[in-house]
Amino acid sequence: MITQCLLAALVATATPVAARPDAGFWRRAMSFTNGTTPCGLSDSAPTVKAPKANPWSSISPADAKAVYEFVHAPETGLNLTASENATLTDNYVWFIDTLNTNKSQILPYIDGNEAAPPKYARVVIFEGGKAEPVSQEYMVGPLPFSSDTTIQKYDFAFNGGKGGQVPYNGRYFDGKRSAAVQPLLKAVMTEVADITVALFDGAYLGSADKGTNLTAASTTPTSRDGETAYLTFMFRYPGLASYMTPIDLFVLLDITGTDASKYALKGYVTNERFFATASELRAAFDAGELTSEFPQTRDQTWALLDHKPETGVRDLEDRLAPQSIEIGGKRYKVDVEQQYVEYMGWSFYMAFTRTLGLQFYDIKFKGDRVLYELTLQEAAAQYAGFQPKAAGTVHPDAICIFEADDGFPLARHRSGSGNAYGFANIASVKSTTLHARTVATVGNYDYLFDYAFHLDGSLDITARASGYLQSSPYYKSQARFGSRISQGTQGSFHDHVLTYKADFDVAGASNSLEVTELVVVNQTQPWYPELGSFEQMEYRTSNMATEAQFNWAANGQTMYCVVNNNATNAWGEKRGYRLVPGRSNVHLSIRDSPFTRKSSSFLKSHLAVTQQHDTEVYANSWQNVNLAEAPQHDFLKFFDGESVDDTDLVVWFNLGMHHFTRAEDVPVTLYTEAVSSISFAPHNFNDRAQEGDLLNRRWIVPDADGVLAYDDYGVTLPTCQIELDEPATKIEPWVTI
Ligand SMILES: *[C@@H]1O[C@H](CO)[C@@H](O)[C@H](O)[C@H]1NC(C)=O
Ligand SMILES: *[C@@H]1O[C@H](CO)[C@@H](O)[C@H](O)[C@H]1NC(C)=O
Ligand SMILES: *[C@@H]1O[C@H](CO)[C@@H](O)[C@H](O)[C@H]1NC(C)=O
Ligand SMILES: *[C@@H]1O[C@H](CO)[C@@H](O)[C@H](O)[C@H]1NC(C)=O
Ligand SMILES: *[C@@H]1O[C@H](CO)[C@@H](O)[C@H](O)[C@H]1NC(C)=O
Ligand SMILES: *[C@@H]1O[C@H](CO)[C@@H](O)[C@H](O)[C@H]1NC(C)=O
Ligand SMILES: *[C@@H]1O[C@H](CO)[C@@H](O)[C@H](O)[C@H]1NC(C)=O
Ligand SMILES: [Cu+2]
Repeated sequence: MITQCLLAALVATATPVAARPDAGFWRRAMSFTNGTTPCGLSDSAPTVKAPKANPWSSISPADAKAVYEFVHAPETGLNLTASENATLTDNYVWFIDTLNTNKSQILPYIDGNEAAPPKYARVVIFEGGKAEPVSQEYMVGPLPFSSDTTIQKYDFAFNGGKGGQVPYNGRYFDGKRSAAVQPLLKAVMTEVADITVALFDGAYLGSADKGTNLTAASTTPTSRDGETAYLTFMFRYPGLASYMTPIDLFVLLDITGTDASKYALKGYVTNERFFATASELRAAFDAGELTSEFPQTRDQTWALLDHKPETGVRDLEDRLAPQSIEIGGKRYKVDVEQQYVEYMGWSFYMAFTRTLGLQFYDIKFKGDRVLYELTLQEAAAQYAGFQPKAAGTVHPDAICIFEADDGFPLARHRSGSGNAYGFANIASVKSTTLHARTVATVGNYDYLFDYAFHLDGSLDITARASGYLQSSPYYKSQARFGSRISQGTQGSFHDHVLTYKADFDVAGASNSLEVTELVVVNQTQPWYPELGSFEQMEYRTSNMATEAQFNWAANGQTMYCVVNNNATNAWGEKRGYRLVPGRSNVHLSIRDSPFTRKSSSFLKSHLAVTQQHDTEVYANSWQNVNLAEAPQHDFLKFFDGESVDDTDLVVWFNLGMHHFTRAEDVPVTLYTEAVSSISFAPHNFNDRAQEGDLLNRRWIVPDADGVLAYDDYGVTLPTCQIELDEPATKIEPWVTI
């Protein structure tokens, strides 16, 4: 699941023990049954008690169940049908999640003496049984469930005009809608089965028919405004690498409304031609106008992520690769129950919801808050060519925490000119990082999200994607849409953009976004009269005045820094955290597409800053995807001229990549190249670099004879032996939530 953790587990030679019953979401990998491990290796982190019970934690399974039963009670008047038995024309629960708690209610709790605010459940109900069928969000609370618990519409977090309501035609395309479309899809494909067999040696006779040997996949979006709904099916050869073996056949259906008997064929597409009816398609087929330029192959072995013996093995690759081993024992502490972590001056809470996945709250460095919230908001992809696709919000499966060597020193200096032998003093400090990681499989990609907490107080946020390309049948005429990657397949060129929310509270909630522009000016210097006026650089600093979407400057000549106007370091400089661009900082290329026109404004700039409001919780709504022209939630409306100077502000940023597809995306896209990152780095937040209190360092002094004396500050390599001949029988992430 998670390589780093998984391989670390491989080297422990111990008897696996069962998951601790008291471990909650956390599971243990392995240890000796007597609790010790070889070489000081430890399977579990030292414990710590979180300063406060985690107010962002998920609602309990018991509360979720109580909420489910509550909404089904006749007294609520919701007229619900049990989800398992519901159809399009019923009202049923789509999901129950933990509702985001208002920041204004949490701060008095975590920073003061107020009681923890009550928790609420977020309930989405698909109301197909209403005269005007809709989807509606509700909030149910307070929880734990009691006689005070009520249900209200959850409208305030959505600004599109209809609150938490979405018209039926724009609502998420779930399994029940898919089932309702199945008879029509079966009919229109059966009608042309002889043609598809002739052209592609495949037929789609319905999902349950044994004669079916094509896979149908529907694309997103399925509506643009919620007024009408449509569906585009693409077809592929089935198998483990189905994404890589598309055939040149698409079916477009009109699926407006809840009455499936009114659904209709819009047409077929093949050979870059549109046919409104089966008979038009047949006429072209009979006239011999339909061909397969580069026939697709049913053999998918080329697209499997598997060792290929025919390519041989690289020299010494039969040896185990280097591993990260925490020889001194784990150096971070956890409060398992409260999902709270402390590491080398850092502290933070974690939380998890169905809609937003892994979230970080109250991130502090050496006791001072840096971020109130750090959350992923959306992972989207937009394709070139015929096939627009957008991923929904991600659902990470597991969190893994580990510390790793950075492979370079945090700091190093060789000082002095050296003795007779040329040896000088050398000081060097080890660099390590705590990683919190999660992998989320969304459709064709496995996204790897990494949050790296460094010893110097900087924090890197990295997203990687590996997986099958969303590919197309290859045509010479479509070379401008991506590389040909096999006999009959083209990798469709596309954009990935992932939106994050970073609610900075640098040493307090009231912050400013300082903009430091590096400018080149002509100046004279009196002591160089002969040079006249010449170019010099200086910088000009101002605070951004009002809410804005903005981009990284060309040549990195602008520094953006979240500062606290009222908190200074020992030198009188404003304490701040700088936004440092990392790899592949892109925004969505297409700014005016009918598929993302008003629903995805947050994807269209590198960065944005807004004033914090309890009502402006999300960049996006998970249901915006089918509402490009009439979004449920419109990020652009956040930008209403409010001040972001000396106030509680939120930074929104995008990671992503322009995915220029290539042969090396086969079998799967590689994490080495499909990667994007950003860093937040202390900027006058401290009085000096954060290394003086670290002991994992060396001070090396040569004497006159050239003998080197090492000061290791008492932190030494233990002498021990690790046996590698008894691999663990049970492979699990080191620590999992
Ligand atoms: C724990 O078990 C291991 C393996 O059986 C053994 O080597 C070690 O000495 C034991 N430790 C203690 C403290 O009993
Ligand atoms: C679903 O329908 C079946 C068959 O009518 C019925 O036996 C079952 O109780 C229903 N489930 C619920 C939760 O109502
Ligand atoms: C309750 O929902 C059903 C569909 O499940 C619908 O047929 C019925 O009209 C609804 N009743 C009321 C009172 O709205
Ligand atoms: C959270 O804040 C919103 C906006 O101010 C408010 O409408 C809502 O009632 C608050 N939620 C709770 C649970 O108090
Ligand atoms: C696919 O199914 C069709 C119809 O059932 C059949 O004619 C065709 O031979 C099948 N092709 C393969 C490769 O199995
Ligand atoms: C500096 O002056 C030179 C000569 O007039 C001019 O070419 C150049 O563009 C000036 N540079 C800036 C940054 O104004
Ligand atoms: C910051 O300092 C200024 C000037 O002293 C003051 O007007 C402002 O209210 C302070 N802001 C906060 C949030 O304390
Ligand atoms: Cu991609």
